[in-house]
Amino acid sequence: MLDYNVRRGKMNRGLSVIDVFKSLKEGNELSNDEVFLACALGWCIEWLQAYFLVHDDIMDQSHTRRGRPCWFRLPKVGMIAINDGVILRNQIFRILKKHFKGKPYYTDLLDLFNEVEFQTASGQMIDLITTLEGEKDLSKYSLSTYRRIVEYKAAYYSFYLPVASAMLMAGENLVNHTDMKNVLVEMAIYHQVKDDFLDCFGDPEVTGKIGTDIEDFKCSWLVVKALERADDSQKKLLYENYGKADRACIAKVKELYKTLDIQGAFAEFERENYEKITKQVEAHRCKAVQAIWRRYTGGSRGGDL
Ligand code: DMA
Ligand code: MG
Ligand code: MG
Ligand code: MG
Repeated sequence: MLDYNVRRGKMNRGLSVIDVFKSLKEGNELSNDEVFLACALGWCIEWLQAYFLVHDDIMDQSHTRRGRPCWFRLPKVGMIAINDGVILRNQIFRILKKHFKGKPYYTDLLDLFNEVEFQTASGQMIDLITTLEGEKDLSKYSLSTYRRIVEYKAAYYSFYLPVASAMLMAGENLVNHTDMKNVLVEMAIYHQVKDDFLDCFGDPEVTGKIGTDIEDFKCSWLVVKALERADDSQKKLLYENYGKADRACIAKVKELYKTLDIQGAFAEFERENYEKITKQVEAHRCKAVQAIWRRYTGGSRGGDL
């Protein structure tokens, strides 16, 4: 279960901890002990991610993940995957206890992981309740709703947690870094817009997952953009076909995205935001912010997610 769900990801989150920790040490060689501990923290985030994904795939009724069937889709697993998710989550605190108990920042780490898990679960909640049968209402989908969902479901665990945990390890205080949050949220939105784009237009052979956002009635960046660009008859088409698990309905939505040149809108969004965030990052006094942006972009716009 651990091999199936924790491994084979891109490990951006875990590796970010090491990048950020190195950047905070400003060129000083890390000791073996420091490398080990930074890796342990990185793995804690990968375990957290595995737990979120096992549950997310059940809730989103997804089919594949990392190029294989979602864990709950395996005949021998099914809803046992719920408990497996809980077990994955429990390992985080067992790893932390084993390697960090006694460190001056131990309780801060526990608080951090707990708080970030709460924020993420809250994001998942708002992501999910907007898709409830009987509550489906496209008129509620706006850029501000979108940004709120992404801030909570993705920004804290993917961007803030790697930075904050490495900072604690480096002996820094998190209260003095509240301004960092804004730029990390922008990074998360940039990243999630790409995830949403690939959900619809990506090649499952490359992304490792088959998209489900249209049939799941997700508040995806694509539908928000489409609503912005659509005239009344196109809006009607969206209202009638979005959120239905029917091939013909999904095809109509994708066709409308093409008519509205949502691909073009995405390319424009990517270009503008890559430049905007890069500028913000360069202006930032904290090296940690630069380190995580480099990890996620590979220093270029074409970087893997
Ligand atoms: C996933 O958002 C969020 C968490 C907290 C795992 P998503 O459902 O868009 O992700 P994916 O496209 O990978 O299923
Ligand atoms: Mg999902
Ligand atoms: Mg989801
Ligand atoms: Mg997605």
